Amino acid sequence: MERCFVMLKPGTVNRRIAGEVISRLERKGLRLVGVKMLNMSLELAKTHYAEHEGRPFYDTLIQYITSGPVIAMVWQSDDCVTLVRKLTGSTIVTEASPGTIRGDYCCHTPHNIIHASDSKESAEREISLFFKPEELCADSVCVRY
Ligand code: 3AN
Repeated sequence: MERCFVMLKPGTVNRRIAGEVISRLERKGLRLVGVKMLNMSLELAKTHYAEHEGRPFYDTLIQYITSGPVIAMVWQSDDCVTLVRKLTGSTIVTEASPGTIRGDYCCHTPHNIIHASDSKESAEREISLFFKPEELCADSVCVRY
């Protein structure tokens, strides 16, 4: 079973569409194993987005992600990262297909409403930034699909 870190950005909470976005992931059959709402500190934002430091959109990204509460989640399934990235759609909103989360809910790339890990390795790094192992419910018994 693979895990993917997903974060609903401040605009998603502000626009009251968090439930709709979460529903899409649930409807696919992915399993939610961890969730928390928080205001990201500047330090956490910079650590999370360290790979983008120096890019033209970096300052905007840090400012946006710390501008209000986010909803951090861990989802689990076989091939979870690939499945979540397909549901999420392209980073650049003009390339995000209708039917994907970004394709349906946003029109501005810096505010593209959702973050999803881009690899299994990134997922594990990001999960450990936001969650302690005991905050995840991955080991409880339940029907998988
Ligand atoms: P993704 O979130 O799809 O993995 P990344 O990691 O390349 O994409 O980018 C992180 C975030 O930085 C994006 N979610 C978006 O908010 C912002 N971003 C990425 N590329 C651009 C860009 N070309 N212009 C503006 N913002 C961008």
